Amino acid sequence: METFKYSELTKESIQKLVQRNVDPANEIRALVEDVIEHVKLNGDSALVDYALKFDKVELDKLYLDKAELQEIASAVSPDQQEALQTAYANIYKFHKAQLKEEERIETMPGVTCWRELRAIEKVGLYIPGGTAVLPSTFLMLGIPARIAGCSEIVVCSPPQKNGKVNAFIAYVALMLGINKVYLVGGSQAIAAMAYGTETITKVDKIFGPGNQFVTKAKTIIQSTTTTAIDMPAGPSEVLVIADDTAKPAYVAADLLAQAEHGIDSQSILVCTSQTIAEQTLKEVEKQLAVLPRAEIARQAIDNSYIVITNSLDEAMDFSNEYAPEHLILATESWKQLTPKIINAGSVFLGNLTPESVGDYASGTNHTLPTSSYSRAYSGVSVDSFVKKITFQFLTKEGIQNIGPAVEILAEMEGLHAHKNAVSIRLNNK
Ligand code: HSO
Ligand code: ZN
Repeated sequence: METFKYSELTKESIQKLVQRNVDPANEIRALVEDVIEHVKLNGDSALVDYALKFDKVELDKLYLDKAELQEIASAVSPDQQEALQTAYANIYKFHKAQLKEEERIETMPGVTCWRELRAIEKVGLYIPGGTAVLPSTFLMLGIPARIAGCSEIVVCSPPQKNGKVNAFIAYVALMLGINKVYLVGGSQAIAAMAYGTETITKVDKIFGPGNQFVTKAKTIIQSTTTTAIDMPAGPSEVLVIADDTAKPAYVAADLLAQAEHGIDSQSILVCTSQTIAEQTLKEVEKQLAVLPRAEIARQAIDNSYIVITNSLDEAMDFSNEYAPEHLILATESWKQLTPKIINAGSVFLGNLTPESVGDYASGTNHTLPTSSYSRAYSGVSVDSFVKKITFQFLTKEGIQNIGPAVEILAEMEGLHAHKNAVSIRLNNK
């Protein structure tokens, strides 16, 4: 991990440091556009071709049904079932509380306005496979979709070499009452859910993280089809702010937890002294040596860096500039810092709150904006699965109170039909 001193960084070098996942030659875009076109033209047969090409599996059917899911899920041990149920219960509890009915507002006597929630009807969930299979992501997307009341939930996940999904994915599907999982991964899954195929329904919105190809496909279909996306969630990242009250071994563990996701993950350490940086680096080496995914984590760590600042405030300035997906405040003074957070997806406070608890089971969602999108996007929540429709109702008193102002406003804009829609009611007492 390269180390930088914050005081020595220019504005330009900070901009360079916080930049990530650029595709300057548009190489990824070109590949993904090709896949999307192929799926759009050839539907299911393109998906079968891609399964062979990318997942190295010959599929005679593009999905697993309930009986198949049940059989696969039977391999989940009682301990594992219990852990999944703990996660389910906490995520459910936290997300259920997000569903709130809004107040009806009488803006003028007789003029009442309000918003009502309606679920997005058809949603598509992308559950990544890749080097790590993530049943937790399935919970993070499926639970809010169920709470929102989406009527159709399409699930795509890449097939394993045996042409199935793993037992945990199958188990979570059944927990969620989802009886079909499509064996489709990568950008082809995004294309299939955006355009629809013979077997896969075209959905209104696609959710889920993925590699750079999946993310690129989501950003492309967002502007070329009527299907929306949750956010462009790319490779995972964490930024840890640490001071003298941090525990280097804990900080190292958190950096490595992020690094093991993939070689393109980033684990950034921003700390207030050289000593913490050195102690943490020593711990990183020690813990890395015994990690099963050391090879992946090593590459991610090598692509990451440390910034040394003179104060926690400076550290927060850098963090806001970076706009991390996950922010860990490894300091006992976290209470002082939280009001200064401007950009972050999800925040972990103090020395006893590892990101891993939020990744799995505390209740918060782990589908979060990466690549500095936390400047403008929130993580997934029940809100992501609903629309808020505005309503208004005017009484006789209401039209009389508001009508004259609207007539004048319509005249100001030269829109006389607008004015007339009011006048005709005012004059017809
Ligand atoms: N850190 C990932 C979520 C995850 N971690 C799933 C473990 N499994 C993105 O927030
Ligand atoms: Zn994680």
